[in-house]
Amino acid sequence: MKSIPWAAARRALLSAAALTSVLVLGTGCALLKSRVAVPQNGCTPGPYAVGQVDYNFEDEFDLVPTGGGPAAYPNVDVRAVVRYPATTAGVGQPVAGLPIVVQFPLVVVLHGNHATCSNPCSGSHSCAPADRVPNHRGYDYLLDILASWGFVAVSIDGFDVTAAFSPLMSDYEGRGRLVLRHLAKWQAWDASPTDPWGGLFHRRVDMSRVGLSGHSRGGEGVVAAEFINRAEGLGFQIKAVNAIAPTDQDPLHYVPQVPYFLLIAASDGDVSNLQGLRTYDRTSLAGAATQSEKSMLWVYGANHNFFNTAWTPGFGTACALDDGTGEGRLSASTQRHVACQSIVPFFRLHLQDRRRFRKLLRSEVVVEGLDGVRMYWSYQDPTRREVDNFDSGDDRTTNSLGGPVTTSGGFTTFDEFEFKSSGPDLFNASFRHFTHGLVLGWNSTQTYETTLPAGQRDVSGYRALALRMGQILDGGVLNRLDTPRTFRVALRTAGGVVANVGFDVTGLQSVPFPYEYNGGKTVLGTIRIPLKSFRTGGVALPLDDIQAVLLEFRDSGLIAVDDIQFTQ
Ligand SMILES: [Ca+2]
Ligand SMILES: [Ca+2]
Ligand SMILES: [Ca+2]
Repeated sequence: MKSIPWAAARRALLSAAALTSVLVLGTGCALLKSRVAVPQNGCTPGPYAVGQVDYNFEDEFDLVPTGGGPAAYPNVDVRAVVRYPATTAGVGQPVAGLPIVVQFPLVVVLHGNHATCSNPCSGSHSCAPADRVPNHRGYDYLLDILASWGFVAVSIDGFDVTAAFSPLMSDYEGRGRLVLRHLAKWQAWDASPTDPWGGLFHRRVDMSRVGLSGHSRGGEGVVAAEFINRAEGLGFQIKAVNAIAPTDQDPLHYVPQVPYFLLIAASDGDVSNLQGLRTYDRTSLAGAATQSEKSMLWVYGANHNFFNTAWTPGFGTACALDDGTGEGRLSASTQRHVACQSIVPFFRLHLQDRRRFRKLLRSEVVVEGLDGVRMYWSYQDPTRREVDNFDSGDDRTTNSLGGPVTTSGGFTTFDEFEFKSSGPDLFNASFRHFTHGLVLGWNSTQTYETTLPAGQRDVSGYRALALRMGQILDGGVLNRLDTPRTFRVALRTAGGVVANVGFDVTGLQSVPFPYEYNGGKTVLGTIRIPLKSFRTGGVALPLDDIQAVLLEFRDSGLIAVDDIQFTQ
């Protein structure tokens, strides 16, 4: 039985409505407003009491390279803390839901690299258990909320693969295989009453809905787990993967083929080169056989460590430190709020079918309780028509549909570049993405136009026009700091009818300004414009014969553009 009584959860989740608005220019500068019910507070405890247990199988297995040979990581412990929906709060309480049999989705969390021993702080693997740094306990805040909303939430202690670098197996493969070992435990405990608590979880875990979340090296590790599971046909039903400030170092460059959410921190002083950005760019590319939703939240002032309380000073754990760098820093509690406000909705969307949370990922609602935190979403739907992803060659005059690209002729920059951190054809050193895109610079009113060829012009089956954009850090020459400006996006029909939608760049759906600290980073965010917003003379623009997408700029600016799409 897989049905879950979410009605109570839904009732508890309803909260204040938010107001979103976009400034519509065009004829008469009307202001369009739409009220949106806001179900976005993922940090509010849900309807379930939270039970807790731990498990610890010391030295249970060796991580051996494919094909055999000596252990890459010997005597690996299978140890975790578990929070789950319970009849009553406390240790070992019955799982909630009886007498109606309910199975709860499983979310497994894996921490990243850190000191393993606290006295002194080191990466030793020989200290007494009492001196081990409780790296896996740093996500209790997240497990508690997840459990209260009906998830069995598990945080793995990766002690034996932490600060242990084997020449025989990559750190990330080791972490991925450790995650899979835990999933095998849960598969068995659900299937038969063999768990250490007398069958507490027998038939109570929905192993058809598994989510993974990993932080730092754990973020690359959980993506590796999803990859290995698929590549080796292990059969675990991993349905959603989240990475928090992840590394991206394994030469295999794992790419998830399930919904992926990347949470990435602008003030990260540990993975300060933001290499994890590349994982978003590589996922669900045009032409990939499997297309999944992907989303990303780029958060100013967030550091690497505050997502884990065991790594945060003030929680009584040794070896904690604030790695953050740059201005506008978030407090540790605000940063955890960002995490639960985004990660919990992500798993509720994909493991509990709570589709309203998609509005959050699409930046159609503001995040509750985080006023003043500057953060930008990226989102890509599997269903789309890619007008231009700029990924086929380096020709600025043609888009991905084969249509011509033209401009008004006066852009100071109009060219395609690699948005990477190194290699040929970079615009400047502020990019950390892994894709090819467009740079436009201007100091007078200019228009960029990309054309849909005949046969591609019926977009009436789509709901939105999406673009990824980022303002480029240039020392204030074209992009002056903290200077709001507007640009307009227009559609033109084959019959010549034009409708514009303009955006205030300080608004909800806005273009990220680069985080000028921590080395200065240009990061793209997604702008999604509902197609029904394109109106002319009070009438919605007909969408069955759209000939061109136009970007219209005034004053001055320097902007990176990628992924112009008609989409769901
Ligand atoms: Ca061990
Ligand atoms: Ca091109
Ligand atoms: Ca691209």
